[in-house]
Amino acid sequence: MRITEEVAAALAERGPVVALESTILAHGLPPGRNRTVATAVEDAVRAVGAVPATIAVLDGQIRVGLTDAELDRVCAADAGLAKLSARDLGPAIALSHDGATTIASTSVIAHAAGIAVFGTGGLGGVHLPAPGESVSWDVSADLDVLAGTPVTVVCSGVKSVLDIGATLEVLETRSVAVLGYRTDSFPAFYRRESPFTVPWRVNSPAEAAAVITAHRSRGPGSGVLLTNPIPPEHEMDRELHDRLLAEGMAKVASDEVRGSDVTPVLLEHFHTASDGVSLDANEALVLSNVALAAEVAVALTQR
Ligand code: PSU
Ligand code: MN
Repeated sequence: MRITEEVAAALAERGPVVALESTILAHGLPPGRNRTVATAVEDAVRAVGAVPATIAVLDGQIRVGLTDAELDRVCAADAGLAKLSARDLGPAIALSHDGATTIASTSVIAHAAGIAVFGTGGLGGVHLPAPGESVSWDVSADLDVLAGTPVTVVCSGVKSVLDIGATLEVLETRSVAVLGYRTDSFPAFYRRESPFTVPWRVNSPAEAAAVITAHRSRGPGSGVLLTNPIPPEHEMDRELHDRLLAEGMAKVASDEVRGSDVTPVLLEHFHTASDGVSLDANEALVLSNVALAAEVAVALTQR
């Protein structure tokens, strides 16, 4: 694992550091836009006084904190980076591959590096069953990893392309603490609310930091999910949202998209069919989440 000097120095003095994932860049946003978002996200973390640590695997080496040239590589149109979940880290390292890390693999690496807080967009979850099926076995490893890794993931809940109710049930079974930031409703990514409530609400970074500290010392060894609704001015119109969702699901079914390709295909449909509305929404919520993650990281250092 290579940790940049800046990140290593911050960790050595127990300063605030925020982990950032690279799948959102390589597989969640189109080339060009991903590069501006990569910098905007790091700037948003710095603006709060924390150090950003974007994580990826390059040339078979885990890298915590990326140089500008490395961010260029992750975001390049022809990069062809693999999407690496936690189970893919061993093969990617041993076989010298390049890859972008998901929430699952980024959490594993962040924890190993000593980074407690991670800011991102949306968590993976339980997929909706395919037409004609009653259950889906496509359950993101993000959930399993959070169950066993004591990191805090700050995100805007899960997309409504997933089965939100089933995702919340799995999080409960696997003892992941779920918090709503100034909300009682579990956020649905492009929409501020879902039909589901969060078990706990916190109203400030200090309150979140207090919960995280208590969870780490007396909890079951699992992670914390701090959910932050999309800023109100960027919330997607309900009709547009519902139309994009229905179209995206139909496309996944008719093209027989499977496994780890499902989320990127749906995201791509949202982005192209909404004329960029979903891209702006996606960027806005990620920026808001990483800023909150940085505030929580700062609050944790003040405890
Ligand atoms: N949800 C989003 N944008 C994303 C992802 C999820 O709104 O970019 C990415 C994250 O990296 C997440 C991963 O960890 O997809 C989950 O993929 P899967 O469902 O294949 O586990
Ligand atoms: Mn999956």
